[in-house]
Amino acid sequence: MRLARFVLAPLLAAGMVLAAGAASASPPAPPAQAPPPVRLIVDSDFGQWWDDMAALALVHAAADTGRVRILAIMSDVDNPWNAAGLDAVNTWYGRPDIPIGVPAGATSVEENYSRLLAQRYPHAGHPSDAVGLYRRLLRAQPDHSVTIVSIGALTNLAQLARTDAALVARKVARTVIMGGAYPRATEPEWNFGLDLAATRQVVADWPTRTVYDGFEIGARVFVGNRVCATHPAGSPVRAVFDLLYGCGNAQTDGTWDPTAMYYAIYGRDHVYALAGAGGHNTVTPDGLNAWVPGGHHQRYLVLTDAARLTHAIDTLVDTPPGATNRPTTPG
Ligand SMILES: [Ca+2]
Repeated sequence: MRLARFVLAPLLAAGMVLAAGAASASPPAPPAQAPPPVRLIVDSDFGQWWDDMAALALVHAAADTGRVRILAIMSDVDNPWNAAGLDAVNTWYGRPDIPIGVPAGATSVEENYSRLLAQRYPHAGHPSDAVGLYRRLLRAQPDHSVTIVSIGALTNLAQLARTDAALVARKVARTVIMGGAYPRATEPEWNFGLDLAATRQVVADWPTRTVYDGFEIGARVFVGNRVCATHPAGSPVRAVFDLLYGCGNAQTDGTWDPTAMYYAIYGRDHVYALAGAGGHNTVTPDGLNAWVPGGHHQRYLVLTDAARLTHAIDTLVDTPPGATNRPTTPG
């Protein structure tokens, strides 16, 4: 099943990588004021791949440092164990009250670990319809304040835009979407293919500034190989990596979702550049995306420092709740 994730070859051309631009000779900057927490909604095809689990571990660890406030987590695939599995992870991280959204009319998928989480770990939440939850949450937030990170199918976002695009335009500051390949895909990418009609609609019509995180980025990042050493025996993060990788160091498949999550919370942070100004994304009926000229509110990420990003993500994923010596910044 995992092989389906790898149908797309990495496309990053050597000349595409933009220099991050070190400024070692600059005088020390005054102490920066802590930025306000990112108001984040997570939309995930949780339950299949390890990287959704790693992305959730990342966002919870970042929330523990005050960098992000998790408004909700939405499942965007039809998996009956997902809501309870997501709630179990949130509960273990001390956030049992995070609302969980479940989709309508979503793609049915097999599950690899959400049933295990639902059956082994406490959870008490009551999931609700994802689009309704989006609308309630967005209405309650300040204008242009919310970040949405999509790390799965675009089913919920397509339905939300069809239902109330004006609300999205007013409340959402930016959307980060893991999907496709940049600047051009040669084979369909997993997330974009989960619900291709929804993908094509969101890519064509989504009403906010959008940053795409392509397959080629996560193909260079491998995380999670220390969670069985850093997390306690009762950790659901450890349980998932143990189930999928035998608690070794065999996660050499790639890491997609946490790379989008990291950008959604920390921005470029000396690991990314933004490319694609003056262009926008398109997706053909057979699921191939390409960047074409025109437009002003879309960009795609270019990875400028894979080692630094890997370390930063691992630092967060490896930090269980209540850890001492918690890093204030992951880099
Ligand atoms: Ca995912």
